[in-house]
Amino acid sequence: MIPQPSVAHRGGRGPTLTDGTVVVANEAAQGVAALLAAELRAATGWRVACIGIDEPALGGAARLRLLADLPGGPSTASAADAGATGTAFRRAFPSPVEEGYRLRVSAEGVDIEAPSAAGAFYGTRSLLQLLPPDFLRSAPSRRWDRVELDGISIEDAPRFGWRGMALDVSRHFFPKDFLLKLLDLASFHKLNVLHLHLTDDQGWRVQVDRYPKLTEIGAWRRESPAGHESDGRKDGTPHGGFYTKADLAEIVAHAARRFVTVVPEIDMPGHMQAAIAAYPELGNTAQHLEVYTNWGISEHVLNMNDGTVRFCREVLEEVMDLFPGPFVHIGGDECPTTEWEASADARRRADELGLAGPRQLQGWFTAQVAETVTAAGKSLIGWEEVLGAGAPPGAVIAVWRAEHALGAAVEAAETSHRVIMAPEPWTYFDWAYADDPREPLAIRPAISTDKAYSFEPVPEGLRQDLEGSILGAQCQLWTEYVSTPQHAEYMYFPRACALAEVTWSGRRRDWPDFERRLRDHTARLGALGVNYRPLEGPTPGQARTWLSTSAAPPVTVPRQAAGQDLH
Ligand code: TNX
Repeated sequence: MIPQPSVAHRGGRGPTLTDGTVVVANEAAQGVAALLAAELRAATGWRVACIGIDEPALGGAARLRLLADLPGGPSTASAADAGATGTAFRRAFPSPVEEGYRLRVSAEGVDIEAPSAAGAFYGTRSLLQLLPPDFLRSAPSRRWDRVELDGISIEDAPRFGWRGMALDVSRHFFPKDFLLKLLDLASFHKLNVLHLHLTDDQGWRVQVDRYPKLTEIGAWRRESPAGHESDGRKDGTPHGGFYTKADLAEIVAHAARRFVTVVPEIDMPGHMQAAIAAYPELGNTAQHLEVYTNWGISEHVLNMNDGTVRFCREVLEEVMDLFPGPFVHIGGDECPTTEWEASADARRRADELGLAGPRQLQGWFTAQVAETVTAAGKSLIGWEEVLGAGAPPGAVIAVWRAEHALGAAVEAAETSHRVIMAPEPWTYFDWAYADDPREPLAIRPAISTDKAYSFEPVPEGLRQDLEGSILGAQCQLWTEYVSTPQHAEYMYFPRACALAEVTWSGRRRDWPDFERRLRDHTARLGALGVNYRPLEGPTPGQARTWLSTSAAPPVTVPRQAAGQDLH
């Protein structure tokens, strides 16, 4: 099973599942039961009814019983915990205790008990891993008469409350259907956060009613680098797309049903060239800018005028309306200050504010937008750079630069910020799996699945009393070099399986054991239709062809093959 449960004892016989299997659930577990029943029906073609605990089950078919929101025990403990820490989001966000479950498979049937519906859902995800991989399909792979389960008893709870996947939909746009699939895959692995990097220099991907040009202009770029950016070539091909509010409502609802919180990121005040291209008055120069066609960091950042702060606040208000979760990410990474230093307006603003210089403006700016986030009752997340400029109280810090990981985590925790660990050398799944020419083009080498599995979210040397500040960890897929869903799946899987175990299971790591379980697990990934990377390396269809990059020998394409002179 992946991720490994806290305690599991095999033994005895389990029930035999057949046509007519019944899912029995209390009120709080009804949604989870309906989802499980629908999955079982689709995979087997059986009739699988869903009933309440007081309703009589007819016939002698197997019974799967789901009970959520059980009073007492762990949920009471976490309520006390919420009072003690007194933070809005501890109450609003599932604590690891609440997400636990007990799963018993015996001759009497399957029993899942949990302090919350989320816990019951994770119990059902474990149950699916006890069934044949073909049970993960959306249509019967063959005629299923019966499936006999072995007995097992599991007690399980996650190590961390924050178990995330981040996807950059700015550098390349990914269609809504892919996000829905990714949510299924994340939640199947008991991950509970999808962080969407919705805006960047290279594209704005969220509809904002008050500023329509953000998507009319900001969502489209003329061309992109071809091959590796260091090759210095362009592809001449326009790219773009964006999510309407209706798309995002669908994504958020799909996520909620699977207990995933979608965290929107609007990166500011750097990484904003797409917005400046749409509304030039947001920029520092009179220069007309287009949506950035390079990768890397644009020098063009937001100006620090009142109108720009108002723009950011209004955008955040619309975005927060779309995402009901308790967090909003305002980026804050990699903001060059060259334009501010050269700008009379920015220097004047810094003077008025009594700042040492324009470099200090980011801290002031972050405090301005933090007011809007706090007024909406949400918690602000920023990349670790917001620390340097003085992060607003209560902000959650996402640590990404490995060389600073411990320092930033300690600094954040000591100043009572909570921390999400996302350090590059273990969690940047835009890096290749191996330094091997067969790997698809990637930003750089290399994070093997083994390396991703070795990640420890609590930085070595962190004082024990500060460990509670580490909310958890997430992997990131930046998409400068990833333009299709298939390629994204390849980059995530199986490394995301490793991240799932790192964030859900205990501190102990046993690579040979994990690798053995992963080999079995690839059958599940296959049934789920995931373009995962086999442990041995890319299949010929996945491997890099080298035909389209400058590093390969020049290839003469026959004129006919290029679609010319066919007659
Ligand atoms: C750094 S992580 C970035 C991203 C890039 C990524 C490429 C972070 C906060 N900024 O903008 O896409 O590296 O690996």
